Amino acid sequence: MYQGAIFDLDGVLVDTAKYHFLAWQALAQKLGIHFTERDNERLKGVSRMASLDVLLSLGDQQYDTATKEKFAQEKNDLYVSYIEKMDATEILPGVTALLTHLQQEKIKICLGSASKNAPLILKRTGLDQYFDAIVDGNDVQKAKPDPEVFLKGAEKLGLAPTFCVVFEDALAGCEAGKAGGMYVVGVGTKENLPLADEVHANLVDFTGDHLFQLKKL
Ligand code: B16
Ligand code: MG
Repeated sequence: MYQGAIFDLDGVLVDTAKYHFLAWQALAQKLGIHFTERDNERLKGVSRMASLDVLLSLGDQQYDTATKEKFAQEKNDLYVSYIEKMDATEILPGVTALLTHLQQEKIKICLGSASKNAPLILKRTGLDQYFDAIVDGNDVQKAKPDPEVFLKGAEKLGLAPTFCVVFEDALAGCEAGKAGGMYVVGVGTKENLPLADEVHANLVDFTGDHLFQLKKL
């Protein structure tokens, strides 16, 4: 029986990708780089500095480390100004019902996100009340698909990885969950998340009977 649930943040609990896009786009415009929503797809689940490298490569531009850190800070300042305004209305469909159900079933809940801004987002949306542990971009050295973020999550919950279910919307995140020995629920499409053990369009159908069946696996 599963005893822990580890959730990715962006794309699973809330849609912060739209704010990342606006903030990266502002930086791209300043640097004269053409940056589209399609390009933004490549940044989902990717760390801040690795995202900046992708953006700069689109414009075939190179900078020293200090300049890159300045750009990343600029982007983050704008991004934070957006997420400061988030509230509970931005929680994705099915999430609150699922977290409530898990809590009632005494299943421990952890966050496993690449974002260094995760605690602020959880606070602004009120989701922080559900979490027993948080592992975010401040805690990990190796980005997904490395399993570090989820292994640390299981450790914080005091559980063996095989007792944990990971909820992920990114291919690299599903890969990380499987590499960590966890059961992976993909949020999205089977086509985009072939490594997930099962895939759902959103978390609306992941309550009640289905959750009960999963617990019996
Ligand atoms: P930050 P996740 C990821 O969140 C985002 O998907 C990704 O686009 C972002 O670059 C990364 O967090 C780092 O975010 O700049 O706030 O530290 O999907 O792992 O929850
Ligand atoms: Mg994600």
